[in-house]
Amino acid sequence: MSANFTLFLTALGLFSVSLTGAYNIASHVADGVPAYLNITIAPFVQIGDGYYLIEQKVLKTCFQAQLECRKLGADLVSFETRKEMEAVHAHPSITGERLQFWTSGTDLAKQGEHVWFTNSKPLSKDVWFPGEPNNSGGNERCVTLWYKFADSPGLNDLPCERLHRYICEAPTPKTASFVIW
Ligand SMILES: [Ca+2]
Ligand SMILES: [Ca+2]
Repeated sequence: MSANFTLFLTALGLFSVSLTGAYNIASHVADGVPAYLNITIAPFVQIGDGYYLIEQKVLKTCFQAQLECRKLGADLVSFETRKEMEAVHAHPSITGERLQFWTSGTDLAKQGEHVWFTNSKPLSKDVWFPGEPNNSGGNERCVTLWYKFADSPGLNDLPCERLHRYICEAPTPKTASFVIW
């Protein structure tokens, strides 16, 4: 007779597990959280393949917003593709005309060269709102998702010290399954 157990672990970040004993153990690690596990990932919401926290009430400067995201093991959002930006923009948490949400976009390292500071990748040209980035007033070094018109999402450069809502993006969770027998 042998006992047969399956154990699932899910984490937004790194973890380590040590199992010893008289059992055989087979393990498997995969990206994401299988829907059948029905695991809550609050305060994050899953949108497409990503996990986001959309802060609708508290207003922060860009750097304050990043600190708030780090407290949760996340970073300000990086939209690597227009598709990702449109998917987040379409989430029902984002409402209200002319609201803006801080992202991790900035050109503080080099004027005019906007990158996602969480991964140093350049912003693609198709994520900007028409006419942006315009560096209005010569001091717009950080980047928001601009809910200007519901059917036309896009990014805007703004002074980093402005107070706005923000969006955090969590690392992709891993699900580790262990079969013990
Ligand atoms: Ca992203
Ligand atoms: Ca601007």
